[in-house]
Amino acid sequence: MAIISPSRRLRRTPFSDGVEAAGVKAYTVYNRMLLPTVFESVEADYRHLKDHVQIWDVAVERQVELRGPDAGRLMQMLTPRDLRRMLPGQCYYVPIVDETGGMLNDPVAVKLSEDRWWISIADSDLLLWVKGIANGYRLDVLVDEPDVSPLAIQGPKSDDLLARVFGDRVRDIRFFKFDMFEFEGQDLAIARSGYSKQGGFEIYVENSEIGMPLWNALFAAGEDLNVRAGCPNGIERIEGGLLSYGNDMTDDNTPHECGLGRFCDTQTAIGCIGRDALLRVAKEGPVQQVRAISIGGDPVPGCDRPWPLYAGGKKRGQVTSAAWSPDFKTNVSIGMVRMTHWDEGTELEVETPEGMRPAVVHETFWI
Ligand code: THG
Repeated sequence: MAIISPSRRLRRTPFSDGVEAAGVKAYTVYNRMLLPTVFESVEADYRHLKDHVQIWDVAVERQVELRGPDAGRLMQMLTPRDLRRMLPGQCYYVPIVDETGGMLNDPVAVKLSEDRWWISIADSDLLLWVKGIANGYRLDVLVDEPDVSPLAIQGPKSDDLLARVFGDRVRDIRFFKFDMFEFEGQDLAIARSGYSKQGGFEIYVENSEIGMPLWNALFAAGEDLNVRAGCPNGIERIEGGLLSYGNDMTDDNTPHECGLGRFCDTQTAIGCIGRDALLRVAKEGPVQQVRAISIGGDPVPGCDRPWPLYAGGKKRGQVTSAAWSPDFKTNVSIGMVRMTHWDEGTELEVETPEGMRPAVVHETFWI
């Protein structure tokens, strides 16, 4: 593929100078912003992520900020997850659905206070939907995209690295909770979260000006920990079953089809715009669902369009993300499979760009 032309529409991030200096080899576009995908190689980055610690420019996880007396009410209108017990200092992974129950996004909701929330979005224009709802219902809430850019620290040495810069108090942050820490006079929320299963944190960097100073401080502190620039890893996230909005699911899918039923409390999520639609579809149950699928043979190429899954010559689903796993020594993938073929061990065939391959359905992911 050719090279992307830089322009104002394709936003840089507060960390782009650091990412370039670290030798980024490939980018994707996410929320109209640059997201690194490769530094050394996807396989080398994978090994390093699992063994050491990486700094990820995930500024593409843009924040939709809700501020005002109706912020909590608006947040509940967006999701079938019951938010009544959520406290300031907590993060929730929340499906966002439209009036048909279709997935619009799968962000992390961050509750800063009763009347101030961030929605840390995946790749879709959620700001427009949220502004439309806020104005259409005449809610007393301000909705905008603040100058906040997440920087993730991921990998087994994340605690040690972050403790050196912010103190041992970071070790006490529990999974999907955040606390406030100071850097160069700026208060920053740091959560134990991130788009890998290797452990780590996300720093919500408020104020672009401190982006590069923070990036540099983390690299200086972690030299002997073998800290490197990294990015969400295509192999590791498939092994861990972390879904990618726009790839593994779209607005044609319900949260239940995506395996996100555990994040839905549709009965009690009063006010959720998709509630009636979801109550209807939940009664029947989904007829297709996301599954882990192993694919036989040599390493497969990247999956840039759905690969059909067949059994007995009939289409039974599709693979939407795939990669060779060095640790599991098989191709790992994520797909959507029809109910009749979604049980553990079901044997299928997948049509890859390099021909038909045997595939096996799994009911759990690799890690
Ligand atoms: N962190 C933040 N914002 C994000 C992402 C993130 N925005 C974009 C994208 N990632 C949103 N999608 C996801 C997908 C999975 C998870 C988080 C965001 C995730 N899932 C865990 C899991 O499935 O094991 C934990 C879910 C839970 O138990 O609550 O972390 O990564 N800020």
